[in-house]
Amino acid sequence: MSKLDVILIPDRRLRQVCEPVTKVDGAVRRTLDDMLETMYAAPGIGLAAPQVGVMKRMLVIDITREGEPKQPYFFINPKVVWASEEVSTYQEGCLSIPEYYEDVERPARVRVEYVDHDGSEQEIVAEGLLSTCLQHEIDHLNGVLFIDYISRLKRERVMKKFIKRAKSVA
Ligand code: GNR
Ligand code: NI
Repeated sequence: MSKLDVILIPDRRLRQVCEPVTKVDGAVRRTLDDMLETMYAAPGIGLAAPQVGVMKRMLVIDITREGEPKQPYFFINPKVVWASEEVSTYQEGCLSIPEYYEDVERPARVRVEYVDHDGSEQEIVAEGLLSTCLQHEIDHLNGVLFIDYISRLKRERVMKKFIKRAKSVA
């Protein structure tokens, strides 16, 4: 396994719509394993392929805490087929927008169809942090970031800061 570089805003790849995975082969599984290692090292509770520059519809999640047994989830071509009317609010962060956190309201529960690490069709009803994280990651596959749900003033402020930072690094 190898650790990958996580790309940050304003990288345009974070705004693109990813392509479906057509075949769960060794290359796909290797990328998912590398993404998992990258996520654990960050550390983060989720990571979507475009965050490591892979423009494919796949993501990894592990919401267990440090010290607990690891419980990784792999989602390939995930699709939200139902969302609850009820909403819940979490303070979200994103590895592509480091050290920035804001409350985001999303459906409390979602039903998601997806393909697993071994190529089998799966379905999950997620709630709580798993639901929030899954929705955050699926948004990444569609070029959507959590800052799209906050006020325009706050979003423009954080974008400006990262544009400035990117210029000073380049
Ligand atoms: O590590 C992460 N934590 C987090 C906290 C609240 C809601 C969503 C997340 S996902 C984030 C990692 C990340 O950027 N995934 O795309
Ligand atoms: Ni993110």
